[in-house]
Amino acid sequence: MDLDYFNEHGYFIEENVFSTAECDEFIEASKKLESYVKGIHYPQMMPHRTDALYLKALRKPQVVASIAQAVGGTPVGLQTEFFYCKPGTKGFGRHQDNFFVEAPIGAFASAWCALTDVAVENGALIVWPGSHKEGLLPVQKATGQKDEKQDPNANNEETVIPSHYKPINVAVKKGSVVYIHALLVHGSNSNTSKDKWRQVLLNTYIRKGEKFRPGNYAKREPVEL
Ligand SMILES: O=C(O)CCC(=O)C(=O)O
Repeated sequence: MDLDYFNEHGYFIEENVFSTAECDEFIEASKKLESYVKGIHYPQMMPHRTDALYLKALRKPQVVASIAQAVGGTPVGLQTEFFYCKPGTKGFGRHQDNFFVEAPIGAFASAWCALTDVAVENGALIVWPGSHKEGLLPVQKATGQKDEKQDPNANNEETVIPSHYKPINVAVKKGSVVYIHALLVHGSNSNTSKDKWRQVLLNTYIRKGEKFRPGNYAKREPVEL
């Protein structure tokens, strides 16, 4: 992790963190999770609680080392979430993770792990570089339809961003990890592809011992790494 880049832009991409075999294994295992079995394909919250494979992913040494840099100390895991993002899934509205997590500034970061190639058409992340320096920004009620294939909190509110911040799409290769600062404004494109699912494993972390909001839906609990 290039910490200077992360601190300047609010995100950082590492390629080839997970091998093709690991990505494929995570995708295969996701077919046994409740959301897939039900046939709805909403993002499955906390798969590490039911399958040790995802716990191992949360503990991936390279990711933990980068997160330790990002949060400036020893991290614990807080959340895993498996995104299927099948064709037709609506994008995640623009938000700051700390709107949900309420961690002390600098103590929380996410690792968004691409398990397949991700381009704009199948749901690439959208980031507003530098926006993490604004602190927690106001939100407005989101308009538009909800999507049962998306996280129920994905499109309730959207962050109001000062207009000088410009969004960019973040296309990444399978096995890449995008590290996201707790205050970076980000969201994702809808999956408008015909047949390209966009499987992503989102792992989040906090510096050990710091306060956070467990959340009614996520029910976050610290996990030793
Ligand atoms: O993968 C996505 O669509 C966005 C997920 C995200 O930004 C989040 O859960 O904080």
